[in-house]
Amino acid sequence: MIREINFDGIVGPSHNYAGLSLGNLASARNAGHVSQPRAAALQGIDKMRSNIALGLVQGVFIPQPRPGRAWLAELGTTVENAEPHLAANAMSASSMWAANAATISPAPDTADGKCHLTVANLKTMPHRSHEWPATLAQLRLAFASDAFAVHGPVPPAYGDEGAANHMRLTPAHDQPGVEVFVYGVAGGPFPARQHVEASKAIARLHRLDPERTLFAAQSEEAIAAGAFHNDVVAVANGPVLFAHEKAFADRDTLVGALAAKVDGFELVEVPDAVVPLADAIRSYLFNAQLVTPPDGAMTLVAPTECRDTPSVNGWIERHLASNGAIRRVNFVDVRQSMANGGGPACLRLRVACDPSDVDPRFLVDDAKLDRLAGVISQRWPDEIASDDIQAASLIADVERARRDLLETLDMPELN
Ligand code: SUG
Repeated sequence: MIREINFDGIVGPSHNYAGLSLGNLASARNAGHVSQPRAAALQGIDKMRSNIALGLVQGVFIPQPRPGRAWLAELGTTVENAEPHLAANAMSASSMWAANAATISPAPDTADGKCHLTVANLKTMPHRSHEWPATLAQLRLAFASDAFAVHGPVPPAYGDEGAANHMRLTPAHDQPGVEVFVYGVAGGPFPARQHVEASKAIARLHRLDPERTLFAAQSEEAIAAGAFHNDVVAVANGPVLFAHEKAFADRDTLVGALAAKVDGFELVEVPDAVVPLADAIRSYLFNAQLVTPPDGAMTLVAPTECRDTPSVNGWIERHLASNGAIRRVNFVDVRQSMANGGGPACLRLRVACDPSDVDPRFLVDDAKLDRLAGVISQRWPDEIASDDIQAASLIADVERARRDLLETLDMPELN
């Protein structure tokens, strides 16, 4: 049976605040702050636990080898000798944001009846551009069954940032969906990270029905306000699109096409006059996980920052009282990730498939999360200050922490 599985990136032991992502306001605001990798990873584990308690199927992705020694070698250097900015790019734990790992087209949408996955090239940001080889290795392991087709990255001429710029609307997971690819053209002072040619290539490679595939541009205003990915201002679940009024360049055309193509389509739109773009981006209201648990009550798994932002909290309370599409809101504390611009939705990759087709080592229950929390508590650094990023002792700790995690999960292939 097809179910939606949320694969969360486990926050890696090198999690730090290096201010690497131009256009990501939280990353810039927190540049140089001391990070707390252990607390960050445990916050992620707690989010997974609360989603399991809702009755959702939960998976994990493993932190990448850091420092990225292979990437530094391609640049003719080593972590010991690299200039500080290169070392920071090699030490980033950014693969935690699994929404950027790949784009997924579930089997009911594709001509060959396979679930297609294309690893994202993430070429716009140096620290993210070297994620894809390790991500691809992991996808090939987790989704090795014939039920899947795993693709390499689209050529780097065209930036692709994965599922963060992709939405699927469908009356039910096992029915054909309408896939929406959202791309950027311009972003004021900031780069547009998703190129339309990458989106179109993925739609072709995934053998999608052109009648059920839409392409929509992000609004320049949204990117310039800090929506470096579409999932900062919009999220879809089932037949529902939850979006800020200013998310798209041509909102009317997109909404009209969805209304025509998706049975039971429902738009939950938040006007700028009620929640200004700046509040939406600071609180990450739309970077929530919008999910349908087995009890059928559509649930928004939102960061605690939403509760602390008066305009956003007010909107949530009124929506719940009005019996709107969203029936429940669960607040989760992922502050360590939020401080680098990654909310609950950034931390997960959704794959709708039969869970029995996935390598079971990538699926987790409470008992396995207990074991993961044990390794994290024992091995993840308590704090990382930006000056320490090249310290030999930190590097040894980070590499050992990952080795112990792989041993706990019995994944020697990823060593
Ligand atoms: O790519 N932050 C990530 C956040 C990714 C959020 N993902 C989604 N919206 N789906 C990024 O900008 C900051 C790293 C630093 O500055 O140290 C960073 O990479």
